[in-house]
Amino acid sequence: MSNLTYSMIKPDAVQKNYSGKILDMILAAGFKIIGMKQIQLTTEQAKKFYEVHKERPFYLELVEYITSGPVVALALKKDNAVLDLRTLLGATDPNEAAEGTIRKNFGESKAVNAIHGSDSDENALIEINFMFSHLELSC
Ligand code: 3AN
Repeated sequence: MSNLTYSMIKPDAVQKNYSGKILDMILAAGFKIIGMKQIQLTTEQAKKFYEVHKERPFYLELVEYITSGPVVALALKKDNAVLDLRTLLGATDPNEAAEGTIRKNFGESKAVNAIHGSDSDENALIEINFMFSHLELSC
């Protein structure tokens, strides 16, 4: 099992100045930040990033939303990183997320849900390499 995951504070949360509070929760949960940058994604980058969802009905909505303002891209390290981050994020729909999770605290809706977290070790490496190619990580 890999000890890396990728996270991304989404445009709504960056816009509302929640980045600091969200980073505090990530650090308090024991993650080390090994890469961090605030960037404005291009439509082309966003389409590539969300390619796994391209058959889903909300794909273009997702691309439009993630390019609507800057995001904070994060490469994170911790034992059991992928699963532990997903627990900290909470359910995709903030209304269904557990108390004390980032999406419960800062998310608005299924689409506008404050933060992304990789769903598998394989995708974590793909996503980290996509945003932080200089880190040159491998399995
Ligand atoms: P998660 O991000 O929790 O892994 P997924 O894989 O179901 O959730 O969804 C991928 C992305 O698509 C999420 N970031 C979420 O915000 C967005 N999304 C999921 N369901 C919907 C929906 N019904 N309408 C719009 N966006 C959605």
